[in-house]
This record gives sequence, structure tokens and C-alpha cells, in this order.
Amino acid sequence: MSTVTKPLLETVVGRRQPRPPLWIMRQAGRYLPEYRQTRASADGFLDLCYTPQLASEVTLQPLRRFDLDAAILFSDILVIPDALGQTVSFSPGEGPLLDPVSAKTIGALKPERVLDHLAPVLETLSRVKGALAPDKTMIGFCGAPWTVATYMIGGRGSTDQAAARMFALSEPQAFASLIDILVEASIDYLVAQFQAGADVVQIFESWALNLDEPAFRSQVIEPNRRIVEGVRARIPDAPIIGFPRGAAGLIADYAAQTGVNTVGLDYATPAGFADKALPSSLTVQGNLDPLRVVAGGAQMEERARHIISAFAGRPHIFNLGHGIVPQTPIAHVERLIDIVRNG
Ligand code: 1CP
Repeated sequence: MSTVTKPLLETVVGRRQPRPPLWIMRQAGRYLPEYRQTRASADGFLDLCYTPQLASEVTLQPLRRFDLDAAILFSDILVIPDALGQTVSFSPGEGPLLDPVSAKTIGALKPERVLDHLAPVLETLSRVKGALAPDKTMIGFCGAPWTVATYMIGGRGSTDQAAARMFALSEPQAFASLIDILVEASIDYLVAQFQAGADVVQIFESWALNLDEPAFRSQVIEPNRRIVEGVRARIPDAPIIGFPRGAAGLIADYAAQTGVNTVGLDYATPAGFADKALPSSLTVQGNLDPLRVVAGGAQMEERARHIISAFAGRPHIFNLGHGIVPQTPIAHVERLIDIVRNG
């Protein structure tokens, strides 16, 4: 048995480290030339996600270049609708496009084929786990039901998720059955990820913003809670990070009611507010604005140091407050990591 510990996993479960461990949301991707090269060798984005040899290579690329504490499985939150049988495509420059579901077509989704369809993604995860140094944490993930539903209903990304919000209000029964399907599929998928070697999983609720309080409670907190409970019924004490982007004043209720080990903070959340609102034993992750890394220089350095000192009294995982963007200069990422490591 190895006695090497994984600082990031330790922090997720509440053990504060002398310096915050770090990973970067969307750390594999278009800002890396080696990613763009591998991507060009695949037939399309989904093909890249479903080819374990390429997807494991892409997962490991950021760790070869940077001093990071974790690998995150290379895949996408939209492999779940694809696995359910919805038509999903990724056109370069346009982002994801889906054939929207309606109240009539939700019943035609095929939950029974999800795990078979996602077998290559699980194989990627085990391959990466096998290649990872023992002090690195393997992160698996899924999209939270509401966030995935916004794409399934709207057919594409949007700034206000109006199609899905309207659907939830006007077709409450169909909406509830869609959320039920996504909760069950997400539990099976995350359990399978733990079985394939994930040390931790993150639930990406990227579109938790734009919801009023009752909608946030029923569409974000409740499905996230059911996933945490369902996963832990099969993997007791499974370490889980929740990232409810835009939770704002409901962040403490999200943390307490879902039971996640770690709560990811978006960059609009004031560090002082989060530190007061959340129990001091709860781990936080975040929350540098990704555009500060694009711009680089003194403003990035000051802000990163501010975040580290604001959370110095509790377990903290350093990260961005949302995904790194394609135009980010690699030298700025290197400088940021140096600050997190060395002050
Ligand atoms: O052309 C390309 O190469 C595709 C770009 C790309 C990449 C690199 C997409 C399409 N997805 C991914 C990978 C990805 N997506 C990962 C693994 C990489 C890593 O973290 O290192 C993860 C965790 C995701 C998760 C994801 N996909 C989220 C949640 C995180 C977030 O940023 O909010 C969301 C919302 C998606 C949907 C999606 N997939 C791809 C794009 C461009 C989008 C966003 C579309 C939109 O803005 O609405």
C-alpha cells in the first residue's frame, strides 16, 4: 500500500493544507496548442471524448505542462444527452447544438443505455488513473440536471436559459420527469466513475444563475441533493464538489442541503461573504475571474493573493471562478501557478 497522500483529495474532505492545492476548470482545452493538435486528429469533439487513447492523452496534457494537483477527466457534460439518445453535435465556433426535447419526446429518451454508451469515457478515466502520479487526484464529473436540461430543452447555450425556465413553468410534469431521468443517469454515471478510479467528482451546475428562489431550491438544490444522496448510498463517503455558479445568497443553503464536501465559488462571489456565510470547516474552491488570467500582470497576482489570504483560515482549493478561456496566454497560467505555490 502506498502511503503517499493526495493534497487535493485531502482538502476536498476538509483537511486544510499549508498552501492551497490547485486545478483549473477546463484545464484541458483550446488554450493549449497540444490540445488543438490532438483535437484536429479526431473526427469531431464527441469522437475525441469517446476515443480513450485520445481523451486520456488530452486529460494528461495540462499536467505535463503545469504543476497541478489534479487531472479532470476529458469529456463533456453533454455526453449524457447523447447517451440518452438525443441528437448532440458540436460545430466549431458555435458550441453545442442539440435537437431540443419537448414534453412529447422526453418519454423516448433511453436511460437504460447510458452506461453502455459511456463505457469509453469510463475507460479513459481508468487509463488516466493508471498513468497518474500517486499524489495527484483524479477528478470525474457530470453536469447537474438543471444545467444539462437547459441544453436539452433550449437546444444550445444561451445567456438567460429562457427556454428551459419557461418549460419548467409551463410543463411542470414533463420537466420533473426530465429531471428524474437526469438525476438517475447522473447517479449511475458518477458511481461508475468512482468504480473506474475517480477520487473525487464535481457536479457542474454552470447555469444556477437566473433562477428565482423557489426555482433555485427545486431545480438546483433538490436534484443536486438527490445525486449526492444516491451516489453515497452506493459509495459511502464519496467525496463530492458542487459548483453552483450564480448561487449568490443561496450558497449556504446549497452547501448545507446538498451535503457536498466542497463548494465551488464563482468569481462574482465575494470571498469575505462566502467565508462568513459558510461553516468554517467546509472546503471552498475558487474563485479567480478567468479574464484576469487572460490580462495577466499585477492585477492577476494581487487578486490571486487576496483570494488565498481570504480563505487562509479554512480548507481551500485554488481554482478559477469559471472555466479558463481559449485566448489565455500560457505564460500567465505559469505565473499564476507560481503564486499559488510560492506566494
Ligand atoms: O472545440 C472544442 O474543442 C470543444 C471545446 C470544449 C471542450 C474543450 C467543449 C465544448 N467541452 C470541452 C471539455 C469539457 N467540458 C470539460 C473537460 C475539460 C477540462 O475541464 O479540462 C469539462 C469539465 C466540460 C464541462 C462543460 N461543458 C460545462 C460545465 C463547465 C463550464 O464551463 O461551465 C458546460 C456548460 C459544457 C457545455 C459545453 N461544451 C462545449 C462548450 C463550448 C460548452 C459551453 C457552451 C455554452 O457556452 O453554453
